[in-house]
Amino acid sequence: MSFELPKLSYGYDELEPHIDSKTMEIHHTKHHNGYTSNLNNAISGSKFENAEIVEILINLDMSNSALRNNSGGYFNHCLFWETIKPNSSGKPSGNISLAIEKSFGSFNEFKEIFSKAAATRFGSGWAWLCVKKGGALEVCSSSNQDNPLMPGIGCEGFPILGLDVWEHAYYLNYQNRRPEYIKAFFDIINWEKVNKYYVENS
Ligand code: MN3
Repeated sequence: MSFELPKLSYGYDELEPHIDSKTMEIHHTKHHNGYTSNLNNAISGSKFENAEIVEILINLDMSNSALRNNSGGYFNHCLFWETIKPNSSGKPSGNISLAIEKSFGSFNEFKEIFSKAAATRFGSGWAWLCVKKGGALEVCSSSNQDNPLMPGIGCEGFPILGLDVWEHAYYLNYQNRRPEYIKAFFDIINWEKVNKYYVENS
């Protein structure tokens, strides 16, 4: 089995002005495509040759840097594309909305905690919203292409929303203004999809 670069359900220009078309195109066709082909090279002939991506992440040998960087890079971007969209409702509803209120007090409180995790991640990495078995939520961040499912990352639960804070995700449009990019992210979250992942993994 080999992994494939997923097709996006929207055009590169459809997330404007929040994420610009050029950034989307490069991010998908160059960065994510690179992680995908490097992941396929890394698993070729290994015990993970026919494994699902989640199985690879959970059972990862963290000293295998090629597999660590590219399995994370593959999964993280798949989740990222799935959980953003044009014409977002801007606010969660359904089960995820109730869970956010229960775990963080309110949506605004969650937004503040998540934004801080994204803004204070030094260098390259991701901010995450994860769900634990039983339904409680946790916000955390990880460096580079690490993922909460990998051993010893220090994030608990299954990631259901992730924000890429590598400079390649925002630099063309926002330069060094990462907080503005984080703010814009909240205008394009696909809450219906986050809710689906919440229900499936709680
Ligand atoms: Mn990226």
